[in-house]
Amino acid sequence: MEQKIKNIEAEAVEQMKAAGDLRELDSIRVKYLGKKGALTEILRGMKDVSPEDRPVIGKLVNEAKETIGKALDSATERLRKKEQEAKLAAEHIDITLPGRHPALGKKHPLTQTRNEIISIFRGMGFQVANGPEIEIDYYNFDALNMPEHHPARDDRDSMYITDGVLLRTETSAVQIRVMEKQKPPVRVIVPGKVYRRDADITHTPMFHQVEGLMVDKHIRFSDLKGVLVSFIHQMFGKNMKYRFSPDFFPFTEPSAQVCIGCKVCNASGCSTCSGTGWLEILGSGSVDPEVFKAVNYDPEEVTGFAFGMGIERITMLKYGIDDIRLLFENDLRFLQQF
Ligand code: 2U9
Repeated sequence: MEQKIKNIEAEAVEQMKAAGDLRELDSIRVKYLGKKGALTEILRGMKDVSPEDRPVIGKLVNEAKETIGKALDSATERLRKKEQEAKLAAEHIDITLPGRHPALGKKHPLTQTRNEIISIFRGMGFQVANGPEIEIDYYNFDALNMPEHHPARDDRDSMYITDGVLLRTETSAVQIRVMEKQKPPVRVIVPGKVYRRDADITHTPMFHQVEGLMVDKHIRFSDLKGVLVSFIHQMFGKNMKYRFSPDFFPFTEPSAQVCIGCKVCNASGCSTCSGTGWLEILGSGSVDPEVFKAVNYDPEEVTGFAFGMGIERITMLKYGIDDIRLLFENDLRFLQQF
């Protein structure tokens, strides 16, 4: 019996020293010190030991328990340390590594162009006005000198919601609303979405415009020219060539189309500019007296000019984009170039 206890003790101590982790150590503890463990078994068998041997065996079992307990404590400490070290090594952070930069977003090219246009006209004293995208016939057409059977109304390819209510085909209705509320002088630009039934590589059913309007006493065609030439120089560079040529719009008279030199062929004529060397960037003109009458301005007292441009078109010309749909597909490989 004494030898058996000594063997158990030696075996337990040896196994605890060899244990590789805390889990293994715990199962060794159960094996020797647990309720059904080897030492407990011996204590349970004490009833079969002769009364005179009992104290001796009891003492030996207690000593073995103590020795095994000490071995358990030191093995526990050794394995805890080992686990801690492994954990620290695994979670080691190299604080000298440079941080990871989150990908930076940027403004859509159309937003960039719009902001640039707004900032140029703000610099010339224009205020920004906004208005509804769903309009009534009156503001979208009638007040702009396009009464019911005017042929220009057919050109517009409008999208009607109900009778007399449509998605605006130009932002001009906003200028009408501004003039209804405000006496001259007026100096506004109106950026915004407009809608026309149209779709090809240079047209989408929704596109963006910036329109402008200036009204005061003694506004002349040369004021229009001065403002727009300043815009061209700021937007496309001081050396950009430009050309004003006659055009027609129902809401302006006289009207002028404004072109800049084609930078693809250096104004010598190519497919982009249809061989002309010129690219149209905007339309403009002196506000038609009929428009002033609609908002109760006296055409004998005030004059003004107006202009309109497509933000998509300006963006495409500025960056040499040949398909308008690229601006709406949100392909990051395209957008990241701006
Ligand atoms: C009022 C009076 C007149 C705005 C104008 C144009 C000429 C013009 C087009 C450019 C390309 C529209 O985006 S586009 O298709 N616009 O050519 N727009 S004059 O004239 C106005 C506006 C408001 C009260």
